[in-house]
Amino acid sequence: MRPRLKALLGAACALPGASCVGWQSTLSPQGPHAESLLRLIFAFAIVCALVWILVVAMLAGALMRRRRISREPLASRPREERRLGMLVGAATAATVVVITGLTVLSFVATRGLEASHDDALKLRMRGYQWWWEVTYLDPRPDRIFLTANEIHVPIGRPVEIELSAADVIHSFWVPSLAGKKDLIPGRDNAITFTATRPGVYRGQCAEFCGLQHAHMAFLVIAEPPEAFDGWRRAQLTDASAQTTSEEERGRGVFTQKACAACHTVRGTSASGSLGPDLTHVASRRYIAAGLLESTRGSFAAWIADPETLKPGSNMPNVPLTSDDLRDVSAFMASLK
Ligand code: HEC
Ligand SMILES: [Cu+2]
Repeated sequence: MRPRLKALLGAACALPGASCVGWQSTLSPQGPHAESLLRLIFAFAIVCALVWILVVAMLAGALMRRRRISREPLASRPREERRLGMLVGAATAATVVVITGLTVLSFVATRGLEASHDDALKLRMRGYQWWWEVTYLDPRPDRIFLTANEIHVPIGRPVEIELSAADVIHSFWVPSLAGKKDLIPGRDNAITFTATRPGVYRGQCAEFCGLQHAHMAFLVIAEPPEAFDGWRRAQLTDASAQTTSEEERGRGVFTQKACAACHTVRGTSASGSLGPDLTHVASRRYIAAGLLESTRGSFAAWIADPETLKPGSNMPNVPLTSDDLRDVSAFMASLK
């Protein structure tokens, strides 16, 4: 893309005091895959606009022409018939050329998106109603870990994501980094992208998947490789130790109540897998797929009444005393 245009589109990110948190725009590509898609959008828009202008101009010309229409049948006017025949032929040929050209362009652009890389960071994302399970893959089993609704990626390195769905069709879409790819039950897909600039890019499910489809967002946090390695090391550890008696009691509540049947917190006996892995839940920026910032207050609000905050959500209201609620929220907030 033209550097000037690119600078203009990215300018909102670079304004002093502005941050790119929540940056979610196809018009602000932050990596080569998104850039090639934006070029494709422009190519289509420009060609289609030209064709439209041409058609409208011809129509206007025809409407304004004041010529008597001959009532003679066309067959008796061979010159006129030949001229019209050539005109229709030329229009057909032009249509074929334009459509073939656009098809080739779009083929080339999408093929580039599929290219696989040996040094790619590999992860798996699984869509659930209505959250994203993320698995960081590694040849060494002890370096595999799970998280949810937020992925960290190193800048400059391709990221390959295997996409699968647990229940219905979802769609992975981070407009600033990559195109859309569906997650289909029973048919695994993959998507590749590279982030070139550090930033926080928002993505969301792009295929209507039920009641809370609009609350199925996630973040892609692109950071320098050293920062990414530090994050990854921290994620690989078990849950941090509880420091206050509140947090300590909260862990007891968590492991004894229904929570443990659905959630895993590594380092405790909780090992359920119906809901997001909570080992480092407080290190993520949002809970419930972009619904609430992960503060202690939001944990309490969420645990007290997920059905009101996210109607239809697959986390039930678990009856807790107010002391239990306070302690279990403190425990959640300690899981950095
Ligand atoms: C029947 C299974 C189930 C039970 C029991 C359950 N949860 Fe959940 N929990 C879920 C699901 C599913 C989600 C994802 C909801 C969504 O975002 O749509 C979730 C989400 C969460 C989240 C937000 C995590 C994130 O990263 O977005 C927290 C925190 C949480 N649960 C804590 C608890 C606590 C504490 C308890 C016990 C009081 C509990 N859960 C009981 C299934 C369950
Ligand atoms: Cu979805």
